[in-house]
Amino acid sequence: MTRTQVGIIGAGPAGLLLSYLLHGEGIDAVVLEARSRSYVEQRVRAGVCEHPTVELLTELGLGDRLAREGLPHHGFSLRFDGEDHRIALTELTGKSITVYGQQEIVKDLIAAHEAKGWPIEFEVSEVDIQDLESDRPRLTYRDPRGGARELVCDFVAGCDGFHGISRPAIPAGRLRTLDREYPFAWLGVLAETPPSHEELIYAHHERGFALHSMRSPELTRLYLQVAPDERLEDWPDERIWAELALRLETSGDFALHEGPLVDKGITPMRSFVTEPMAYRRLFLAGDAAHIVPPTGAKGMNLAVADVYALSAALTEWVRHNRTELAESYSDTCLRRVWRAEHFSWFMTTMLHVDPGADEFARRLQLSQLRYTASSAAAATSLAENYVGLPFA
Ligand code: RFL
Ligand code: PHB
Repeated sequence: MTRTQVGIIGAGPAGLLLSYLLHGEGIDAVVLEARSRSYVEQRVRAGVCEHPTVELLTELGLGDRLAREGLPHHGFSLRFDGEDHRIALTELTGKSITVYGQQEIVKDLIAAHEAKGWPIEFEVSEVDIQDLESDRPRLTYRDPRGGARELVCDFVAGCDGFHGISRPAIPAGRLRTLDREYPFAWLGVLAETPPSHEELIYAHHERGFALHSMRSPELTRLYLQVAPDERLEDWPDERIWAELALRLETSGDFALHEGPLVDKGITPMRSFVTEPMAYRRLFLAGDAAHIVPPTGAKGMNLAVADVYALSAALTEWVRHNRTELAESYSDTCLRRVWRAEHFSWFMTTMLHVDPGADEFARRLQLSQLRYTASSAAAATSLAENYVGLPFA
């Protein structure tokens, strides 16, 4: 049996950053992760860091490599009817976003833990939360060799993503979940080729949505809207490139740079919110509590905002025995979560082709695209949400 102040389940951006913040406040924490270190460091996911995320990571001393290798972006393109309409993020808001892969943030956080000797246990299994009704919840699990282990905690942070065990550990009837399914998914690829355009391109096309993004001057990240039950086997590389070329076609000067595909995956799209985000001494953060469709580039940024609030709440409780911030943790986070839910739903419905949409819905969608592209007021609203609203 071991003791810690905060037992953290999951070494994604939420769990690792929470651990980093707590240790920085002199609070003891242990992170338990089901996967291996190399698996979590290689997993290709988010790419866009909002302005407040970049500011926070920089303030915390986590911004060195991000400043060197991250790509600052001052705008992106909305492409429809074969034309580009630039959303000038920085002109409209004074702020920018930075393209820096989520797994790079994960690598930076793991390296910082390693340097300080802060514990992360990888490849653990059968993690379970016990005695959740008491003031000493326990995490039981197996170490990589199969040995039974127990971690007695003052608090538990459920940072184990959408499919984790934390949310289901809360008694039925104490949580409300609200969700939306979308009639499509994303096929995402990583291509060893320089980006075809210096900025991101969000393209609406009658064949479906396409997104041109990047990871570095040599690596392009691309996505296609596909059916929710689409199989990866049905998408050989040639078909992916042909479809991207069709959907990204423009009357302007644009040529798609092809190259070897080094990562391919299909991601379902959903919106999902858990209310409240806490039960007794268990606090949910990140994807464990809420999911947004990736069109707004908000998921990882919400995870960062959650644990920023959670670390402040737990620090107040541990240091000063004050529970107000912990009691308001869920409400504080949910205000930001619902703004991001709305924005992500808005971007998703504006840009994708809904196979069930009638002609009226299609006209509304086109009108929204044209209005966003031509009105400074509409573009500013989009840009303000995209670069990220200030932390609470
Ligand atoms: P994560 O990253 O899923 O981490 C959860 C961790 O918990 C572990 N785990 C367990 N460990 C122990 N015991 C168990 N029983 C466990 N069950 C699970 C898992 O192995 C994992 O390591 O959640 P976290 O930390 O909340 O972070 C959330 C983000 O990962 C997610 O919101 C983003 O990736 C979403 N997202 C994007 N977000 C952005 O902000 N900007 C983007 O541009 C963006 N693009 C994307 C995205 C997500 C995508 N996919 C693949 C879902 C693009 C895509 C395609
Ligand atoms: C990415 O680069 O992976 C990316 C960019 C923008 C999004 C989603 C994903 O909206």
